[in-house]
Amino acid sequence: MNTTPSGDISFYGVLKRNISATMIEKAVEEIRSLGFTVIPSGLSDAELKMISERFDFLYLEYTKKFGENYLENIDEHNTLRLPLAFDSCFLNLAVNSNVIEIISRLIVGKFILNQQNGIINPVGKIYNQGAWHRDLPYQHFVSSTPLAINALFCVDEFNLSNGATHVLPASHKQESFPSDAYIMKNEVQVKAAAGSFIVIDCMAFHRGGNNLSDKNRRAVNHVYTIPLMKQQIDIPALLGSMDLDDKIKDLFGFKYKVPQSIEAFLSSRKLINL
Ligand SMILES: O=C(O)CCC(=O)C(=O)O
Repeated sequence: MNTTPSGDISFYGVLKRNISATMIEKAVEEIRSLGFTVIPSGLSDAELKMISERFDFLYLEYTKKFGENYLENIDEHNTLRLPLAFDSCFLNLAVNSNVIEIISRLIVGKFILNQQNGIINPVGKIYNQGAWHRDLPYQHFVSSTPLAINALFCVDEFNLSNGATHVLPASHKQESFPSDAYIMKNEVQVKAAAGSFIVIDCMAFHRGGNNLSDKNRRAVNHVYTIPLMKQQIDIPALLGSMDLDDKIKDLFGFKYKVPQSIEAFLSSRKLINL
């Protein structure tokens, strides 16, 4: 019989075992197995307060710019697309070191930021993230390693009364969306403190819960994917000449722009010295 160093868990017949000691390793193990976990962002209270204030300010500007009715008619209400283009505190969220470390262990090879969205789970109204979905919608494959990961930053606390996220554990390992009975028996609601990230394998089914509280519940999602998947919005084009360091440019997909011509494609190839 074997035991862990702390002596808590006994087992036999085991030849292979995961060892997860650090917060990052534990998170990676949970995401691989269950499809989700909660991690701290490491942000201070002052930074969180700033994000909360800037979120409300930007959302107001955004709805003024595009029009509330128009956004509602195209099912884009309660959503703020790519806030990092307007405010550096959202850019900092997208490059959070805990998130990037976890993603770099989960996605094999290069990955890019595919999208960032401020999202609001409104009080007493239908939430457009409130139906079960995968973040790679219409997809029913099972992948041996993740191709896309969502890091959902909790601007507000996620609790049972304000509609904390529902997740179906291990559903990233099944092709089909399960039956009603299976969902009702196996779904879990993920509570998380304000300032933490809920990190989800994009193939795990999830949905926002019903917000029964008296305050809208805000979050910022970040989908990171292999570069083969196209971004939701062309981030390099939108950020244009913004002064960014090379690591951030890589993460935002500057190296993976689609060449506009055969000439541009050819000149993007490296010269081979024979
Ligand atoms: O707000 C939530 O609880 C879920 C958000 C969500 O479904 C998403 O970001 O894809």
